[in-house]
Amino acid sequence: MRIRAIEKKDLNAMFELCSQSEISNLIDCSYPASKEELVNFLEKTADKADEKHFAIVNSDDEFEGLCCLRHINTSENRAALSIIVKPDVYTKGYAWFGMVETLKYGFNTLGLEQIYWCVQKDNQKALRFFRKHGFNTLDKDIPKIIVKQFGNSEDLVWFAVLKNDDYENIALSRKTIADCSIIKIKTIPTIEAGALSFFEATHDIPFDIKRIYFISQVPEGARRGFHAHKKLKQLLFCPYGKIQLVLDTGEKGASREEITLNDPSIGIVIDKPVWREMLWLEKNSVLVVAASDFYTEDDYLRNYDDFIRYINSEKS
Ligand code: T46
Repeated sequence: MRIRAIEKKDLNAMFELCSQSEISNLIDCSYPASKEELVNFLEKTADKADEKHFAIVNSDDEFEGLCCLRHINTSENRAALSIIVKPDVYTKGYAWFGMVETLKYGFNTLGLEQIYWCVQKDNQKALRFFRKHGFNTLDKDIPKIIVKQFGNSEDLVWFAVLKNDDYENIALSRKTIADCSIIKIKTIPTIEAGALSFFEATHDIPFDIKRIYFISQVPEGARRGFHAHKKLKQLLFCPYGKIQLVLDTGEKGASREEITLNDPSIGIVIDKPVWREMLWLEKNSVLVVAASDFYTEDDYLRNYDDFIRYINSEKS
């Protein structure tokens, strides 16, 4: 995954994406409705200082979505962010990846101090996405002039990030994800010699450890998991690299949540049947699991329907 300048070869996929009604959910940002206009638009915006558009591409350099900074104001060091990805890659990590890379570009390359965005109050999908990543309520000041630029609408929910916010890890300040605890693994830093992290069974995690396994040498973009465990309790963490973990409680509604593991001192305790999927965002990232029991294939629910049946039968 990476973001790069939009290229001619992206045009068909980009046009298809821009023709979808979802694009109308982007506030104050419209992409042209014909291929010719799109070509003109890209030529015109390529050198513009007040807007930057990027393609989000997969490891084969294929277009998966768009992210952009607009209203770039270099005297006030602010800009507006928008992001949209192809529906077939929803929940695959592209939107979050594109967002983080665009924020990094805005803060580190353009030297911005604040990046803001807003969504319609009824755009539940977008609100869920931002809330899932830890952006809850707006605690930053959005200048009135900007609110006015976006039509002064009461139907908008505003979000903003400041240069020094730990936006990549903002979601990690949450305590739970899909009913599982997010724990801080005790970590002792040293001066110029790295850090040592540790946890003790029953003291730091709520079970005894009978087995430890780890997953390594995984290429970027590979997916694993797609199962739940009936009884096994686990602590999952990523001591090296970047892995997206999707957890799904199987409850109807918003039961599927994702978290990016890229901090060795963050662990997820799964102590109930929860469906999990893992996406390797960087090659060679390592996932370590401390588990409460020995390996037995009988404990796996490898089919989603079986998982739903199992949790329902446990409830009754
Ligand atoms: C989990 C996620 C996070 C064993 O023989 N012994 C073991 O201890 C384990 C964990 C696996 N295996 C065998 C079973 C399969 O034939 O190794 C093979 C690969 O396992 P699987 O396809 O389940 O791998 P993942 O990455 O999908 O899932 C693993 C764990 O299995 C699972 O417990 O929660 O990591």
